[in-house]
Amino acid sequence: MTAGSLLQTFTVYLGLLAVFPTCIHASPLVQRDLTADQIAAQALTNAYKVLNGTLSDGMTRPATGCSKDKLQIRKEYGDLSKAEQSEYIRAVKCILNKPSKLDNTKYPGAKSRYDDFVVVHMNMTPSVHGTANFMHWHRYYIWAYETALKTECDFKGTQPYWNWGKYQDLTTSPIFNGDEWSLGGNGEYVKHNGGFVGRQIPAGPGGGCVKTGPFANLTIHLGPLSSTIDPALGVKSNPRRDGYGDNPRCLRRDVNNYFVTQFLRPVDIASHITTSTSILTFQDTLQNDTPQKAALHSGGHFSIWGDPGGDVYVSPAEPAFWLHHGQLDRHWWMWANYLEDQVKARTQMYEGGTSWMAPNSAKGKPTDKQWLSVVAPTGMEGVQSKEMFSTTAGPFCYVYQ
Ligand SMILES: *[C@@H]1O[C@H](CO)[C@@H](O)[C@H](O)[C@H]1NC(C)=O
Ligand SMILES: *[C@@H]1O[C@H](CO)[C@@H](O)[C@H](O)[C@H]1NC(C)=O
Ligand SMILES: [Cu+2]
Repeated sequence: MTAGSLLQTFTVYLGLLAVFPTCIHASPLVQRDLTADQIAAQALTNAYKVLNGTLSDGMTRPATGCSKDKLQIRKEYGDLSKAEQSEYIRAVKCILNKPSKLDNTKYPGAKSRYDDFVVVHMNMTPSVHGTANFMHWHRYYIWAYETALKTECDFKGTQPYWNWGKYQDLTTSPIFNGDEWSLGGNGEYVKHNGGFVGRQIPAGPGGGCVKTGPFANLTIHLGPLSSTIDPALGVKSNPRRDGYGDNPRCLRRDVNNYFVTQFLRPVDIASHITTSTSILTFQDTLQNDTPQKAALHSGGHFSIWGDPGGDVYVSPAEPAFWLHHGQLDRHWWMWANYLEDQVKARTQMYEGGTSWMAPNSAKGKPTDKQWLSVVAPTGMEGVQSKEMFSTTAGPFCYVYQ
């Protein structure tokens, strides 16, 4: 893949926006005046109704599968207690220190069990972005990571998320403030030029190596494959074209407020949910920037940016990736669940192609199997997309609080 791939990923369906304008149909079913917090609260109420059998999402079977007593609650990182934050960080450090299960000659850059997750994402990138399974595969992938933290590192909590709308100054948020309970601070400030990621972004207050907090001096080995940071910062190329070679370098970030102050506000989150009435519109506008607006998915990635955070293939090597994609999964869950009379239909909607580079690729089907290779939890490889429709059906049993 070329250096322009990231840009293509986040903008590949730009052309489709002309076909699916965000026209506002006056629908009595859609409540347009809700805040993001109200949407989340309604989604949670409806999810509990699904669990007690007073509402059906068409997938959840409380009597035999997920039930309220088994339910896991995923929370916003800043809402965790310090003890819960420490426990999460401990588990992430644990998986960063466990040995890889991959063949070292094929993947010399996979130095840890954590890196196994990065390799799987690099490998799957073209078939899980801009495609019908984008949200489904990432739901499965994050759950596999959470499961590995639990089964391989005895993690006692649940996967936290970053609510995009919560912090107007991301650099001082509990996620990036650099204290011992954060996911590490911003990169050190180094003079740089920002970059073009669908739009020209000014340089933020970082750009250098992360030197504070639990992930200070973390070494990244895989990639880059599609770096978007200023080339003047001199990130070394991978010794192999496929990016799987060993390329030790520091974790860089340029945590910035450019996106959170104009594209990731609570009002942007709420309006994206209330104006998308089909899953195709929802997932396209979630991923595709327009000249007016950065999309929520790309805006979240580029709020962290740096290397590997701004690389669509290698971004899971950035420890905050999982909080951003946790929120993406929550956003989809909110959209599917917040309107009681839409829960069943929206939970089961599935539309789109199977390859990001080919707008005319085969249509995705709910029975398509999804793959996680060496990071699939035991007995859970090749699960069908429809098993990922609901967070309380198939292999899952969680909601967002
Ligand atoms: C089911 O859950 C909803 C939402 O929490 C609650 O309002 C309702 O009373 C519950 N119904 C039953 C029968 O448990
Ligand atoms: C990170 O590395 C620098 C040297 O490059 C060192 O001075 C610093 O103490 C290290 N920080 C941590 C937290 O290990
Ligand atoms: Cu991804």
